[in-house]
Formats: sequence, structure tokens, C-alpha cells
Amino acid sequence: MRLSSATQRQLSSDIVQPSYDRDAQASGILHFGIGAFHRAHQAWYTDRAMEAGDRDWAIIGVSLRSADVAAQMNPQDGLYTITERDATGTRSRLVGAVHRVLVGPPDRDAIVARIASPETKIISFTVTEKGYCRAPDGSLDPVLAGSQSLYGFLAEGLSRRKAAGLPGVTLLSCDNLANNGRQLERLMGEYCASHGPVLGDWIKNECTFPNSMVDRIVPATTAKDRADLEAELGLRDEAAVVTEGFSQWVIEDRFAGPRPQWDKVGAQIVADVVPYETAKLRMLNGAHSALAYLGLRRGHRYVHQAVGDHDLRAQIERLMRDEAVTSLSPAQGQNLAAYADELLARFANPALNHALIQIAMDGSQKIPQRWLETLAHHQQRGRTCPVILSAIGAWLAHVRGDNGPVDDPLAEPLAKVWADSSREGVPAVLFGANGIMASAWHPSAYELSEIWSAMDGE
Ligand code: CS2
Repeated sequence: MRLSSATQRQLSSDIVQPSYDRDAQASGILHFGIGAFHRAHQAWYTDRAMEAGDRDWAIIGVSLRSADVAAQMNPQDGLYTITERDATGTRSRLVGAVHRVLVGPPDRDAIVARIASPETKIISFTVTEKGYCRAPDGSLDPVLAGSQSLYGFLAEGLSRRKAAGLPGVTLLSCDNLANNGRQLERLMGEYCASHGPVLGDWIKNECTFPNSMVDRIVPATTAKDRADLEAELGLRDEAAVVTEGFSQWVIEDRFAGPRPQWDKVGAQIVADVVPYETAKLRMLNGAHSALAYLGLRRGHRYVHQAVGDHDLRAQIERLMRDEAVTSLSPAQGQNLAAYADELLARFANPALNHALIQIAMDGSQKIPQRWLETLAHHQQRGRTCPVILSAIGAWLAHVRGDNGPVDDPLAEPLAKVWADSSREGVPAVLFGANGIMASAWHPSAYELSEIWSAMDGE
């Protein structure tokens, strides 16, 4: 039997359930990109804030690209379970924060109406790196950012909000991008500059774009997870998420209006998120991507296996402690050596089965903030990062197709570089001044030859 409002009481009695009246909650949040990460992170914080008495923050989710999540969640009245797994055991909880899911093109009017609704106070995003529709130089790509992109929806809904004389909203990016709020603000500004400068001014004056650092490891839910959970829960949950016990959310205190009391349930609201965000991107995500490409090459399937490989673990420790940490300026009280220890313990969680191939996808969108900014920092000081260079070599082998089909929005141009250049020439063509991965890092001849020799694990 399927989980829903009608059946939720039949869930196994050791599963915590929301006690607030779900139907009575106004939807203060509209969220774009309601995948597993959002359900295990922001929706979970919001559910607990409502449980603690902070009301009217129900979430309406939006999927811009596929109807899959709507098909999982809507028949369940938005209900789903979150299961934490680690070496100490398993804990499940029913989350009631999500009301329903709308889908990009077919529900366009309803999505625009939610953006323009006086009830909506926060519009948040986990659309992944590629959802921001950036050209390789970071500017808005006018072809990708059409009317069906999040910018098209926002422009239409916010124009209506402006026309109705309503206050602005907080636009909260929760993606793994450096300065995610500022990037969204700039990109939305670029969209408005060509589609409606007057709206651009209104957004500048009435809306805010806080930076945020989000962290929780959430592997894609597998068919086996769903089957195991059905036995444990007593009901079938198509929208179930499985995650670790750890979670962190650091948000810049820059809201346009009211916000949930997320800080009462573990989130940190701070003046400056950048030190946390940069450390997370360069250490956690940087190590993750290196584990993915170097680990797949060594025949591993999951993160815990890759980090249990003695040689690989030594390299990852080097990447975090010698290359990433030394490129960072910690906030007061931020202990980066302890952070590295904690990350290694999280990666080793044997109960998660976090697939390396999941992390390997969309490398072209992830690598700049995970590795290239670290390289650029050291280059300015006359240093380089041997582990990152060898990880870049393993990534190039990955986009050549060594690990199977390549899941990346730039898969085609990347394959073309491989087809058009000599093997030795590939790193320079990609990372050189006009390459598709050009960045603030300008690889030296030595670095290019290190990458080149790392491509085949030399
Ligand atoms: C991972 C992240 O898939 C990936 O690229 O590095 O999703 C990572 O698990 C999260 O950022 C952890 O907070």
C-alpha cells in the first residue's frame, strides 16, 4: 500500500510523524528543483521548524525538467520519509513540509501564480550547477536561458508581483556554486537587462539573494532502497530519501521579508557565508570529484570503497590538507584540520552506497569551483597542486568515455576536443586561454604536461 495522508497512520510506530496540521499551513516557500537533496535538506529543516511551532512555511515544489518527482510525490499528498543511515543504525522520519509538486511547462500558469502570490515569501533553488544556464565564461547563456528556464518563470511571476504592488521576495540559491546568491543575482540581472530593465530595477530594490552553504550527502534513492524501506516502514514510499545523519546549512542573513526559524533547528544564519562555502566546495566537493574520477579508474563503485583504498585515501588527504586548506582563509572558529577529519569519516560511511558515477556527472559545471579556483590561488603564489592535476587527468579520461557514456551538458564539445586534438594537446586546448574550461588559472607548461601524463594513470 502506498504512503499518503489517508494511510500515514499505518506507518510503523517507531517513525516520527509531523504533529502540526499540514492542511492548515500556508505555503510560504516555492522551491525550484525538488530532488532528493532538497527533500533531505531544506524541506527537513522546514518540517522541523514547523514542528517547533513556526507555521505557514509549507513548500510547493517545482520541477522544470521532468514530471518524475511530481509522479512520486503528488499521489502521496507530498508526504515522504527520510532515512538516516550510518554505522550506528537507521532512523526514519515522515516529512510533512511539502504540499505538492508543479511541473515546468504544463503547470506554467500555476507556477507563475505562486511566484506572484502574497503568501510566497521565499523562492529557493536546488537546480544543480547547470540549471543556472551559464556560458563557460560565467555570463548568462542567452540560448539556454529562455522562457522555460528558471529566469523566464521568475521574470513572469515577479513582473506580476510588481504590478500587484506586492513586496519583493528572498531568492535563496542552495546550489554548490561559489557565491551562489550573488551569482544568481547577477544572472537574473543579466536576464532582465535584455528582457525588462524596469523589472531588473524592482528586483534590485525589493528582492534579496542570500549566499548559502548547504551540506548533506544524499545518494540517489535506488529500487533496492525503496524495496528495503517498504519492508521497514510498512508502506510503499516512491519519494523516499536516504541520507547520512550529518547535515549543515549556513545562510547569509539577508532576507527580504520573513523567514522560517531554521536557526532554531540547526541552521546557522551568519553575516558572511563565503568562508564556509569555499571550504565546503574545495574540500568536500573537491575531494568528492577527485574520488569519483580517480576511484572509477581504479575500479571502485562507491565513495566508501574509494576512500578505503589506501593509496587513494593518501591522495585525497593531500588534496584536502595540502592543496585545499592552504588556499582558504577560515572564519573565526572554523577549524579546517578538524573539518578534513570529519569529511573523511563521512566519506567512509559504509551504509550509504554513494555511487561515484553520480558525483562524476556534470564535471564541466563542477570543476571550476572545486579545483580550478584552488589551482588559481596557488598559482598566484608560485605553487601548484599535484593531486588536483592528476584528478584533472582522470576527468579528461572520463570525458573521453573511459568509464562509459558521459553525462555532462558539455559532453559533445568535450568529445570534439578529444576528436580534434592530439592526446598531448587536449589539456592545453581545454584549459588554455580560449578553451571551454578557461578560468582564472592559466596552466603552466609543467602543469599541462602533468595533466597529460595523468590521463592514462602514468
Ligand atoms: C557531490 C555533492 O554529486 C556531487 O557532486 O559532491 O552532491 C555532495 O554530496 C553534496 O554537496 C554534499 O553536501
